[in-house]
Order: sequence, then C-alpha cells, then structure tokens
Amino acid sequence: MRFLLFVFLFLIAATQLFAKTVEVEMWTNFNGEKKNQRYEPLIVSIDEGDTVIWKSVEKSHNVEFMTGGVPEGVGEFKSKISQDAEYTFTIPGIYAYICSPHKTGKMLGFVIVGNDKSNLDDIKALKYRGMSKKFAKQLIEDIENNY
Ligand SMILES: [Cu+2]
Repeated sequence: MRFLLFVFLFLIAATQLFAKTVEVEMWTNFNGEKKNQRYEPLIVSIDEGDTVIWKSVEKSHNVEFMTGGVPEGVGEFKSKISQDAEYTFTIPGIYAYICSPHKTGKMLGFVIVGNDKSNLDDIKALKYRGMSKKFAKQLIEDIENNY
C-alpha cells in the first residue's frame, strides 16, 4: 500500500517535472519575404501542463484565443502587442488563436493539447475572415490527417 502511494506521488511529481515549454515565433517577414506575417510553427501539439511562449521576433503582433475556438472551460486570453506572450495549457483539446491586428491574413495558429481533437467540429465552424479562411482550411486538414 505504501509502495502504491509512493508510485502515485512519483507520477504526480514526474508530470510537473517533465512539463515542456514550446516556442512559437511571431513574424512580419517570415523567411525573408516582405509582409509574410505568420506564426512559426503554425500548429503545435503539446501535453497537458505544457507552456507555449510566443516570441515577438518582429513587432506589431500578439495572441488572442478565438471566441468558441477553445475547449470548454477555457477563459479568454489576449496578449499585448509587440510583446512575448506565455500560456500554460491545462485543459485538453484544440485551441485556435489569431493575431488581433492581422486576423484577416495568415496570422492564425493552433495548439493541440493532450492529443485531444474532440472539439474539432467547433474549430471547423469558426468564422475565419478574409485570407485566413483558405489558410484555416489547410491547417485544419493538416490537423485532421497528421495529428
Ligand atoms: Cu500580427
């Protein structure tokens, strides 16, 4: 019995210990191309408890969770423009986020937490505007097929 308790406590500690931090870059001229505003990478797959840091590599970008584009129970998140942002993901599911000033372009990204794609239909039903519509479709296909 004491051994089981030990194993249990060890597993809890291990979860904390092995929590990862993943970086996503916010670019204005990605790949040296002018006005190629986007996140890199576009999709990240992480475990519960992991943290994403969005690096303000080039100015004028931020991170904002899309309304209805996050798992149930997740609150709003909107970071300051031109600053690094950080968020620890504790609830599994797919998160869709945009850059507030450039949401009609390609500044759209996804985080998949805990290999959980159960809210994929919600993600598909979101209103993506302008150029991001086609781009979102490609990324969602990628999520469906490769994650
Ligand atoms: Cu932007």
